[in-house]
Amino acid sequence: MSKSVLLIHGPNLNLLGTREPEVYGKTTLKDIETDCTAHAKGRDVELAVFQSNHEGEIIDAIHDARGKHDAIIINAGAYTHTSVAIRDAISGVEVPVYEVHLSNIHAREEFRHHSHMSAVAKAVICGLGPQGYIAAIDAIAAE
Ligand code: CA2
Repeated sequence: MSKSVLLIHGPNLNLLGTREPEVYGKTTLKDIETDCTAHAKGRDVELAVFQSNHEGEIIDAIHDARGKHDAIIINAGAYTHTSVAIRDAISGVEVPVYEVHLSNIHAREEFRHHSHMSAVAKAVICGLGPQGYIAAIDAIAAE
């Protein structure tokens, strides 16, 4: 049976490919979404994509995933390091969450080393660039 996955992108990720290419590469968010959607289709996974710069909207999207999606892939951007509320939302829904970061957050500034959500995520992938989302899709498809 096909699986349904919600891919959530957090704040500023809509700017991908337009600034800081040395950190985040030249791939745009649209490119990532197109590639992930095509890859997911090949794995019998239906992908819904959502981006928001607002913490509350991300929390609402996590709540709405309950009973609707089999898994969530999330790059919460800077909220990763600040948001107890997003962590609580993840804890509150019985949907497995795959945390993805484009960069290796552990090789960057100290304030990026801690993630509030890693302890409640099913898996954490970081440092693989856009390939990290593909790895998460493959892992979910193989579950
Ligand atoms: O490496 C990641 O994927 C991050 O989640 C990206 C966040 C950052 O705050 C995390 O520490 C690590 C930032 C996303 C902002 O992306 C931009 C892209 C282009 C220009 C400006 C920001």
